[in-house]
Amino acid sequence: MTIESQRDKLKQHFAGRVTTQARIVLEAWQQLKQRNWQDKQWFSDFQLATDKLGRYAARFDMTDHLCIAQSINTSLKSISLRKTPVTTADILAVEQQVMQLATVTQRKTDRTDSSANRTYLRSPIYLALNQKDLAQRIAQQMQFFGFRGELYSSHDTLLAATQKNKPETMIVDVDFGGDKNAGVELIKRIQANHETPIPVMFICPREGDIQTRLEAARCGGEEFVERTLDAAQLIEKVETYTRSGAHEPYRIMVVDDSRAQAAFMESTLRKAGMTSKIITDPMQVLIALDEFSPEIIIMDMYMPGCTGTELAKVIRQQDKFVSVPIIYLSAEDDINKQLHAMSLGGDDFLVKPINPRHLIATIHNRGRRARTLHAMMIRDSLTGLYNHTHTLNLLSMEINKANQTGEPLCFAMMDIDYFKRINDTHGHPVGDRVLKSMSLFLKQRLRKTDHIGRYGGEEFAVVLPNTDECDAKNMMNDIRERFGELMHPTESDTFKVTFSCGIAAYQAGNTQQVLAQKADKALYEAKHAGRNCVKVFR
Ligand code: GH3
Ligand code: MG
Repeated sequence: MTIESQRDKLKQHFAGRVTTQARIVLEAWQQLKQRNWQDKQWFSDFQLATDKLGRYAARFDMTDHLCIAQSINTSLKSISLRKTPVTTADILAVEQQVMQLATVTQRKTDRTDSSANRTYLRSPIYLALNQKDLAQRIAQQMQFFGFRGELYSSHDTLLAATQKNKPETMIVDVDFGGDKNAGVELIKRIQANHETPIPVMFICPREGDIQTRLEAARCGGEEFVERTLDAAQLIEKVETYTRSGAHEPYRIMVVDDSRAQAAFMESTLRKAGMTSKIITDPMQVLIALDEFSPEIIIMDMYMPGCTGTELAKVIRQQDKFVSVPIIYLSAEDDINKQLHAMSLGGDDFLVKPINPRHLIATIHNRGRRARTLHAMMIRDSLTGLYNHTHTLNLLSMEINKANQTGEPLCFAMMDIDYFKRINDTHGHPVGDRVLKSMSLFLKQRLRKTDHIGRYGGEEFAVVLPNTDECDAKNMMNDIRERFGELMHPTESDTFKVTFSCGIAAYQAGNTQQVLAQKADKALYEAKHAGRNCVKVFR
C-alpha cells in the first residue's frame, strides 16, 4: 500500500468518526429541543458533543464540520454567559447551524442513491399559519426529514402558489388570516381549482367546534390538530402522508377478462401516472397478488370461472390483503346487487362505461386512505419503527430479492441489556425514552436501504440487504459501541445502556422464520457470553 492510499484510508476511517460524532450532536439537539431547552443536562450534553465534534473535525481536517461546530459553540457560549432565558431567536440561530450540520452529515446513501435523493426533490409542503415563528420552526425541522416547507402569510400568495404548483400537503391554520374559519374558507376555494383534492392538515389553535371540524373535513382536511402543536408529532403525520406519497405511483391491479376493457384501463392508469398490472385470467390472481403486491384492486363483477365477489372473498382470506381496497367494475346498475357485492368485501363500485376522471379520482381517494392506514398498521407507535409483522414481511421480501440477485443478506436482532433494571430504577417513562433513543440511533446509523423494526418490547431487528456476515458484524459492533457511549439522562443523574446482538446470514432455502430463529439463537448466545456483544449464528 502506498503512503497516499494509506493516508486516504486513514482519512476515510476518521471521517467516519466525525460523522458519528455529528450524529450524536444531532441527537442531543433533538433531545434538547423536545425539552424546550429547559433541561440543563441535555444543554450540557449538546455543548459537550459539539465541542468534541469540533476537536475531531480539526484533527481530521474536516473543515465543514469544524466551522459549524465552532459557530454552534460560540452561540451556546454566549447564551450561557448571558444568564437570561433562552429566546426564540437563540433557538432559531442554533437550529440553522444544526441544519447545516445535518446537510453535511447526510446518511451514507443520501448522496449516491438516486431513490434516496428523490426525497429531496418531491413537491413542497405549504405552511400557512398565523403564528409565523411556529411555521418557521416547523419548516426548518422538516428539512431534517427531507421535506421542503414553504411559508405563506396571506390568502393571495397561498392561492397563487397553489395555482402555479400543486403541493403535496398543506398545513393550514383554520383561522388563517385572522377571522374565524377564514383558513377553511380559503382552502375550499383552492380545492375547487383542482381535480383531486390536496390533503390538508388543519391546525386549530382554539378548541375546534363541530362546525369547524365538519367544514375542514369537507374540504380535504385529513387531520385536525387542536391547540398545542408539537412540531415533531406534526412531522410524523406529514411523514405518513408523504413517505409513500404522490411521488410513488399507486400500484393498481386490474382483474378483467375483457382484453379491450383491460387495455383501456391500462392506458387510463398509465396516463394518470399509476403502475398497473392487468390480469385477464382470474385464476392467475393469487400468483399476481404476491408478485405485484397491489395497493388497490379493480375487479370486474362477472368473469368466466368465478365472480368478482367470490374472488374478493378469497383475497380477503389472506391477512396480507385484508386492507387492500377492492373496487368493482360492472355494467350492473342494480343497487341491490351492488350493495351485496360491497357487503362481501368490496369497497367501492364503478359502473361501466367508466369515466376516466371518475376512475382516477376514486383511486386517489381510496389509495390515499389505504396508504395512511397501511402506514399506521405497519409501524410501532412508540418508536415509529416497523412492527414485528411488517419487519418479517420485509425480511421475506428481501429473501426473494436475494434469491434473484444472489446478493448476500443478513438479519440482526438486538435486545437491550438489563432493561428491566432501567425501568425498575428510573421508571417506565425513562425506559420508553431509552427505546426511542435506540430507535433514533439505529435510524441515523444504518443505511436507508436497511429495514429497522421494533421486534418486541425492548427487542429490535434489522434487515440488512446486500450485506455479508462480516460487514454486518462490523456494522453492528460499531453501533453497539457507539450506543453504549450515549449518556441517558434522568432528573438527577445519567446512565449508560448496552445491547446484545445476534446475526444470521441468509443461506439459500432459509425462510424468514428460519432466519429469525437463527438470529434469535445467536442473540441468546450473546446474552450468555455476558451481554454487550455481537454473535453470529454458526
Ligand atoms: P436481559 O439483559 O437478559 O435482556 O435482561 P432484561 O432485563 O433486559 O430482560 P427482561 O426480559 O427480563 O425484561 C424486559 C423488560 O422490558 C420487561 C418489560 O417490562 C420491559 N418492557 C417491555 N416493553 C416495554 C416498553 O414499551 N416500555 C418500557 N419502559 N419497558 C418495556
Ligand atoms: Mg433485555
